[in-house]
Amino acid sequence: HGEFAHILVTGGCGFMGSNFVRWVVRERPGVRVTVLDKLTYAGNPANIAGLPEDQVELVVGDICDEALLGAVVPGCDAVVNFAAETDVDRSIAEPGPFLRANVEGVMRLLEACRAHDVRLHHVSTDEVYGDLALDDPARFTEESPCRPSSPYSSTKAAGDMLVRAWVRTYGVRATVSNCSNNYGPYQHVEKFIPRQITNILCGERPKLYGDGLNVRDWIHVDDHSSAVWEVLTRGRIGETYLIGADGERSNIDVLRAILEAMGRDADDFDWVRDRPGHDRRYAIDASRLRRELGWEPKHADFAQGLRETIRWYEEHRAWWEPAKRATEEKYREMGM
Ligand code: NAD
Ligand code: TDX
Repeated sequence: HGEFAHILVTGGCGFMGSNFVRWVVRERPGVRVTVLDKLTYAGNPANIAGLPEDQVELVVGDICDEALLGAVVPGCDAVVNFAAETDVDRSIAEPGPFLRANVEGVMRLLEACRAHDVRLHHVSTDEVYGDLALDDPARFTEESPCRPSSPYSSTKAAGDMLVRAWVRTYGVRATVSNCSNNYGPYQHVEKFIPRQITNILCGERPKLYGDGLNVRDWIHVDDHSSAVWEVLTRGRIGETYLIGADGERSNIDVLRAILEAMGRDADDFDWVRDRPGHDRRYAIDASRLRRELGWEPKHADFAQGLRETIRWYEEHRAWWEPAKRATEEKYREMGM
């Protein structure tokens, strides 16, 4: 299906969507991008500010809005769906919005792509596969059973299944990717790495859930963007591709790396109550993506990526300070 002249990026004002838009502007300057974003608490137009106006356009709206999709989707060669409710702790406190954005929203996008015969790539998460034990040598593959644990991941799993059903039943030209935990600039301060960095910058102690031994498989957001581009332009229709960069690390190791990089004592943090149903370990085997599409991550050095991310938050206080107080208030109410 080759390259595309004009793509629609839904959720393009969020963390990964905006990094993807910046990646496309930088790496594929011939491609026009329309961003469709509802600007929820997680969406910020500043994330795509300053990009060339003849290349990037923002439409504020909801992926559940059928009429709006009918107006925007036909003008594009492909849709890349980043729009979602994404915070596991919020999904535990209030699941309703997750059903709407992550299930109904995906169905509306599929219907619009079906009606106008537009290619769709759907961005999803490794959390749909549930979790692995710490001592299990296995990693997730495209054949792993779908076994989500949280309200968030169960709605993401439902969205992924809708995509497969629309490919099989209606012949929609769609692909799915399931990625592990991303880190990098423009990530909301509710998420683990930015929360700890900005706590330290605010004189607040970092907060570690449970025993701190839960493992996440970290990938730099630019490596996610390049992988999504490969799947969008060269992936097989109807296929699922796992995205990961062999970055398994326990939460306590990541926190200690942040503390060390910011010149703090290794024990300068608080243990807080655990997340209900907290997944133990995620691990991705990205062999299919590497073998079939020749994708390779470029940011292999986690310590360096972390230092750059810390510097970004140090230099962009005006970007994150407005969201910080409300985020910490929400966590305090939950005892976390
Ligand atoms: P984010 O919360 O930072 O951004 C989500 C964006 O979607 C926001 O800009 C928000 O305004 C927008 N949005 C939400 N509901 C919408 C709706 N109904 N209509 C239009 N826009 C809407 O999320 P993120 O971390 O950038 O994640 C992006 C995608 O990647 C999600 O689908 C998520 O499930 C997936 N994912 C995230 C990670 C991760 O580590 N962050 C890992 C794997 C997969
Ligand atoms: O303050 C904290 N302390 C802590 O120990 C926070 C915010 C988190 N944690 C732990 C919980 C997790 O084990 O750190 C780990 C990472 O937490 P999150 O940043 O909330 O991410 P996670 O639950 O792993 O989900 C993320 O990755 C997969 C994204 O939020 C999802 O959208 C994505 O699908």
